[in-house]
Amino acid sequence: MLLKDDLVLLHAPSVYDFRKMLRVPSPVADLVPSGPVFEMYPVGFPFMGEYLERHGIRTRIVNLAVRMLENSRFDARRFISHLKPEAFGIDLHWLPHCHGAIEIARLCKELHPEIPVILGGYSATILHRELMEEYPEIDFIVRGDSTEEPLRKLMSFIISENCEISSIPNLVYRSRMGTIAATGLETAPADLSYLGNSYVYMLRSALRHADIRGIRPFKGWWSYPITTSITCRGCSQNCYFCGGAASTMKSCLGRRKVSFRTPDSIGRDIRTIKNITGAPVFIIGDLMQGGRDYAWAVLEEIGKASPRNHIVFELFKPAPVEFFEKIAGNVANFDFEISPQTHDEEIRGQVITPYGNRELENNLEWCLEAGCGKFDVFFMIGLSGQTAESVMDTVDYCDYLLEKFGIRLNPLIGPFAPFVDPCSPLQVSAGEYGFKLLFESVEEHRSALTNPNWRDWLGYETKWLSRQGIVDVTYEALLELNRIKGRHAQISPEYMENMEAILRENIVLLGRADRAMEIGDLKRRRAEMEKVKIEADELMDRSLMVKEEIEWPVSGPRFRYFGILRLLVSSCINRDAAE
Ligand code: B12
Ligand code: SF4
Repeated sequence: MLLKDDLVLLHAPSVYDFRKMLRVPSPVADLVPSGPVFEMYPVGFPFMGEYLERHGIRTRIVNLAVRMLENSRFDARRFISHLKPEAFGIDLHWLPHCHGAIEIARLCKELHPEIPVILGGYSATILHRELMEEYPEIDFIVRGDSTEEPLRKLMSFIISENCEISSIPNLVYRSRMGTIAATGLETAPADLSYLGNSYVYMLRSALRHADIRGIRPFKGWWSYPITTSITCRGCSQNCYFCGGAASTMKSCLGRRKVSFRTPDSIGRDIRTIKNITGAPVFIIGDLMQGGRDYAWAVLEEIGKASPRNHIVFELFKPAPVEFFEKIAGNVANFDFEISPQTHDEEIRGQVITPYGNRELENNLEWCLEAGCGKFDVFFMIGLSGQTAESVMDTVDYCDYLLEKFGIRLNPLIGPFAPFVDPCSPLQVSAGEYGFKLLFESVEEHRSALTNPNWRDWLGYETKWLSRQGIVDVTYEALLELNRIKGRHAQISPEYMENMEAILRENIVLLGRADRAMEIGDLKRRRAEMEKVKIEADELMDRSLMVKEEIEWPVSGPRFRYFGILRLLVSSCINRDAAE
């Protein structure tokens, strides 16, 4: 018989239940591995799970979003009704989950009124007061970006009431009088060495619950099991749109300084991952943030692990030539990404740490010469000062980059969507940047997400582009970039034609959804929306299949079953020895 779980961590889809609604496909998640229901759970989940288990609290992760996406008959209500943990944990990390996360909290409360519901993540942290005031189904919010220890304390309080609730840091709760109380946001450790091996935890958890489906990070992960290794918590940069920027972390998330994981623990991640899979590993966080010595030490540790997997690095700003040489000396297969956001240096200077196109291009050249497999360059639509013409000039710049560097250079473009991150510099000073924010309350954000057309999800417009303007120029840019990539033979003619057809159908369906919504007669409106929904769902399935442009090659087998078995056995031996 399975032992009862103490904590079940649930990841909700962005909107619950998206399967019953008309939602025309959108490009809001085109540049991340998940789809528009944002089915990926926070990387923090396995870290929390590992830490709690190490302290005797049995923790299970269930990705409800993936289960709902891949099986139209998966019944979340029924599934939750069978769970009987001591507490439910739900992430409201990304604000676009405000609909789904709260609905799932409601469902947990309705089915199990006696089981506490805990929320956490960046958005829950920032919006804690409003959430506790407006949504009685939430019992606790654990604030901050490093909740492992506060959550452990809360769980032992829930299980055995062995401490005063007011002694648990980072906590928001209801007092006996029903008022909302918050303890200090004081846990944001500089030393991250308490974080354990989250991959081994995931393997063991999947085995224990006989549930490998529930822990998958996104739909399609079986065929492309990309993993990550996180290098830090916090960020040194202040990109104006980012809800994880240095100023946001300081003012709203309790983190005054970036904390780095040790080179050794990143090396351990790589050694573990290479035993599990041949798929790429994305290194989260620019290594140069920690300075040259840190970056070099991490690269040497990765070198010692000698993975054949593609290791993907990100740059927050251009790096010196030695950085690429050092990588080439340590990593057999490496790839890169950078986000200059626009070709226009003046606009860029407002949005991110300023640098010129010449510095950017020098980096591209050095890196590709050093042997980089693919260099993704990301551009964004919806920035201050950006007109439709400026967006199309960025697309021309992509053409120029492809001409100059060849097809290992992979330009990508997408809209800034759906919301302005809470507590980001942009949200704090929207007017100064020429932005008008359209939603204030959580409820307004929730309601926006239930619209069929992604234009109506957008939480802003700018002095230069209306919401419809952003949608129109996004498709124009995507169509043109697709043709440019086809012309440079970066994508095959079939892929290009398929993508063009998908984008064109998408535009037509958005128009049809708008017209359906305008039909006065309710019965006719519903019937028309139902028709559009059938086509929209079919298009969504086809669109989710084309993520090739943001993928890196898998070196060797997708899963190394022998390696997985070995890891499981050695983790059991180590645990028994520790016990
Ligand atoms: C890496 C990253 C990604 C990775 C995914 C990583 C992942 N699976 O978590 C990728 C590139 C895929 C990604 C995608 C997106 N991201 Co992102 N991402 C980041 C980034 C750069 C780092 C995140 C990080 O370091 N986390 C630290 C890890 C260790 O902790 P954690 O996962 O946050 O979990 C801890 C706490 O948050 C908390 N916690 C989380 N959940 C819960 C639940 C409970 C119950 C409790 C108690 C605690 C808790 O405890 C955890 C452990 O201590 C941040 C920016 C930043 N500087 O933070 C943006 C950021 C988080 N992303 C953001 C956004 C908007 C997105 C997208 C919506 C963008 C888009 N439109 O596509 C998507 C959503 C994808 C999805 N869910 O499917 C915003 C969120 C703003 C907001 N408040 O809504 C941020 C802040 C900045 C940004 N704009 O990029 N992202
Ligand atoms: S978008 Fe900018 S501020 Fe945010 S995590 Fe990335 S580099 Fe840091």
